Amino acid sequence: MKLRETLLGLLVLALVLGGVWWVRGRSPAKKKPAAPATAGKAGAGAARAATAPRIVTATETPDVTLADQTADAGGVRLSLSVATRPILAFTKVRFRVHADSGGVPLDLSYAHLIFEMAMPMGNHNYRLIPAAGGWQEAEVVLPCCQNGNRRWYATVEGTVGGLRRSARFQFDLTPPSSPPAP
Ligand SMILES: [Cu+2]
Repeated sequence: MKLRETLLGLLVLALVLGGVWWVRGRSPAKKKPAAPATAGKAGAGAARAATAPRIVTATETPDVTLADQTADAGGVRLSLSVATRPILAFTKVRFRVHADSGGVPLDLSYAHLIFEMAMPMGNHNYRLIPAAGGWQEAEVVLPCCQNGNRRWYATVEGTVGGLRRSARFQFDLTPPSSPPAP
């Protein structure tokens, strides 16, 4: 067992070193010269646009424990709605997602809802299906964390106009036997 681990370690090391050598070999010898100081705002903006991230992600983490929320993903407003509260563990809960820009509904393609905790809790990836009023929904059943942690994260993912958008929400999951909140 010890020998196997050592061999495996050496193999991993060899792969890493090989990867570094390969990347170095491919990199251009000379670094690109820095942008001239005379470049104005327009030039900087163009450079930023050229290297724009392919995934536009909202920066805040709105909490849907008590109320539905929206998040801004690069000008696209993603809404997350929960049909029943409190959000119960081991119970079918309907989550709905909607995309719009300034109140104008947008077509959110390849829409998914991914549920995670800080610790690994298995795969909870739901494909959203079209629902009434331009919403998309999923019937979700989440397990309760054994260590008492209730905080879950729900990431809405989809494509609007060919660009991937995502927004992360959070909420507290209520264990099934928990007394109702005051
Ligand atoms: Cu857990």
